[in-house]
Amino acid sequence: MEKILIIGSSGQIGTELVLSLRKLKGNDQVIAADIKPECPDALKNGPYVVLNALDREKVRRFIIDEQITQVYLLAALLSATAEKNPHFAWELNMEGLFTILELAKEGHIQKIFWPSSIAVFGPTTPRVNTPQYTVMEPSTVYGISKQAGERWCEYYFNKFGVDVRSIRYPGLISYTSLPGGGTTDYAVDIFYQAKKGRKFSCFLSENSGLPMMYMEDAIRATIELMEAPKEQIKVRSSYNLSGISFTPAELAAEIKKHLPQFEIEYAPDFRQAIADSWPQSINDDAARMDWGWKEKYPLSKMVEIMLEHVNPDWVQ
Ligand code: AKB
Repeated sequence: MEKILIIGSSGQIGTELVLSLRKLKGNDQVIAADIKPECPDALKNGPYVVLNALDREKVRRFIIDEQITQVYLLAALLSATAEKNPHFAWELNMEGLFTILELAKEGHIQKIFWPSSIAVFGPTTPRVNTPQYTVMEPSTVYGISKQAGERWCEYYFNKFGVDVRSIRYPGLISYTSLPGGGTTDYAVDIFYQAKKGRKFSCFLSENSGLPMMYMEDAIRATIELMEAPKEQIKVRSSYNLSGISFTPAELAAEIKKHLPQFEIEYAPDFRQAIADSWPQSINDDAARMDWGWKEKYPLSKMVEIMLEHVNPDWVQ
């Protein structure tokens, strides 16, 4: 019987992943875990436990005692926040991973999902249609931690047979919870301001193209990867995954089709340098070939859904 633990369940990916996995596996089989003392309303349909990913002993005890078979380890600091707190970002992004990899090596966990990011690429990487295997010299704290994490995942697979699977997520766009601390967050914030009827001040310049994806595609990809037979998983560092790539100007133009009075201005800040070091578009042939990945949501559909569903009262 599968018993799944999702650490970092209150974040942008966690919330939707818990709900989708509960639909698939049953509410009681999927335990949401987060450092937040209160279970978020959205996750009250199943078990919730307060866990700090850095509390190695408590995490170990819980996983062993509860006979957890799969762990999705989502707790992390994202790119913009990590630049402000480099040492803590390194500690959080790496320590939790070691705890889980070791538990799997000891035979307590059968399968791990660990998220990587397009941040593993850097300024020397080819920026258009970035290949699965290419130059990787990340220049951000977040990117360095994700790159190191990928190396450790592959190492634990090669040396100890740990079944760890990973995706290099692009910027993720969703309306069920707010993102926090990422460079791609503008592409979510914009919808709240547009719906409030306000002019949006974008922290990236108008032509900063970045790889993005609608959350439903990202969740489906994650579950498809985790459900695929072991022999099909040929990449044990992390898979490139592509959805839609656009610039702030292109996104604004698509929003204007629905809200013609919408206005945007550009005020690039420190996040511009982060965006400039990342790819503009991603080649995901390996994911397509190995486990049949295919995205469903183009830019037009994503914008339509976001404008319909975001709750403008959530932001100031
Ligand atoms: C961020 O902007 O930091 C994240 C990411 C691309 O990993 N959304």
